[in-house]
Amino acid sequence: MQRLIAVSNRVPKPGDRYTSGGLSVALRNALERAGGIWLGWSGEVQEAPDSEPKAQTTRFNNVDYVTVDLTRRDEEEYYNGFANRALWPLFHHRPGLTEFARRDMAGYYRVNQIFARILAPMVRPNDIIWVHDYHLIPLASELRALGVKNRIGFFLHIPWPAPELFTILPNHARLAVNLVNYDLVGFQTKPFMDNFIAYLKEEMNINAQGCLVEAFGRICQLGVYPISIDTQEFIRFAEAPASAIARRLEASLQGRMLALSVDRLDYSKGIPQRIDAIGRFLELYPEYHNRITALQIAPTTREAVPEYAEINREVAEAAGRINGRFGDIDWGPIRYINKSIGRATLAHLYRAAKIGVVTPLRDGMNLVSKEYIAAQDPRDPGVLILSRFAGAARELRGALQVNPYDIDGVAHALRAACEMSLEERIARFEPMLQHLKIYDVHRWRDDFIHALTPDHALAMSA
Ligand code: ADQ
Repeated sequence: MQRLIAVSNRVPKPGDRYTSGGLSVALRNALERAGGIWLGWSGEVQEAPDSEPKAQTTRFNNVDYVTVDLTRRDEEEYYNGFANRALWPLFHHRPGLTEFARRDMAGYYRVNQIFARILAPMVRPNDIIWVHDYHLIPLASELRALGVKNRIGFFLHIPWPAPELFTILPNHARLAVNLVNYDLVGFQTKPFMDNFIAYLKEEMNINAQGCLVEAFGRICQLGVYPISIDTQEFIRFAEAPASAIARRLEASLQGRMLALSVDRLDYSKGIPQRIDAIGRFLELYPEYHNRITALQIAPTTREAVPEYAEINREVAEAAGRINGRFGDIDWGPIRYINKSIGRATLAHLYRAAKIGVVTPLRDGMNLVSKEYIAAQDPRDPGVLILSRFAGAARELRGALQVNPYDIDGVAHALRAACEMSLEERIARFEPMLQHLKIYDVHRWRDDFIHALTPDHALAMSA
């Protein structure tokens, strides 16, 4: 029996089905079906800085959840440092925010070695290994160095940058070699994959044959696997009777139109620009004063990284400015909250919103845009305003696509959304929902696992 081993920076809690997102549920289903292991950081910091990191295993429904405590230094160098101060900003095309330190890079490789040392003895000959995201690019190389010969796949949840940006990293060549050490590398969109292929050609003189890269004595297959959501689950949530929070929201709107945005508080999500666009909309179209409420839900993340404290201040200031300028004693145009909301409630909030405003400056996929569509009432769907720089823009063609840097353009799109006829809303919505029903997170997972299984590999190279 072929087991599946998943590795990601963090591991969800074993029995916690209720609060988990679509990705964890989809992966967990696959792990439970075939039996397997899910390995990652526990999120805990171990007190003794010099002792060998300890792994803890919890077995639940046929799956071993293996979590590793890291030291304070590991957390600082690997997670806050190289992953989130170097790779995250650079891969989102923000070189100005990118801070590279050799110490952080060493910590990044050290933690990847720790994960490999813990995992290698657990691997059986027929297992396939699926590694997730930018924290773990070197993991296959570290496993290979320990003699692991299994098929290893990697999925990148965030964009792959243009070659001239990628080469800003002093260790770009090493990271590229690390990636080629996988048997299968999945990207969210074709342009991200093309960026990697262009880098290999320009910097390393390696020509990909279609999606196959033959280099350093290995064959690595590249592919495009746009991640998705559990569409049926979101439809079910949205159709269930509204929760108390959703009812409170409806009552507080007093008949005003709701424009909703939901993001992790991150500078890649374009939140200050979006708030400015709402201000511009109110400036250009005063007839909408007191007729619209924009709700921005953005729980804080990665607070140890200074840029994240900065973005919170920036968003709060922008919201205060717009409310001060356009608000009245009985109406403020913008509500800004840092809460995290349960998934069933989130579906109700999406359904209550006549407009979903999803305008990241650059985003691997963006699942909020897909969740918004799945949650709509098919008889009276809302309008999605979507950044052309989200991976999801390549699939959600019925959205009003905008350039998030163009404040006037987003303001015009808000007006078009407010004025759109029911007929046009339905015509835009229906094909997007049909698409999401077919291309859901289960399909995404199955496609990737299928390509990673050895039979498929043989067929590809035949
Ligand atoms: P993220 O940058 O986290 O993910 P996104 O795809 O939008 O971005 O996923 C966010 C998830 O968190 C969604 O499921 C959303 O519902 C949930 N969420 C956000 N705010 C919330 C809140 N206030 N309360 C509750 N839930 C909230 C990264 C990449 C993306 C890529 C995903 C998956 O940056 O581009 O789509 O991984 O690959």
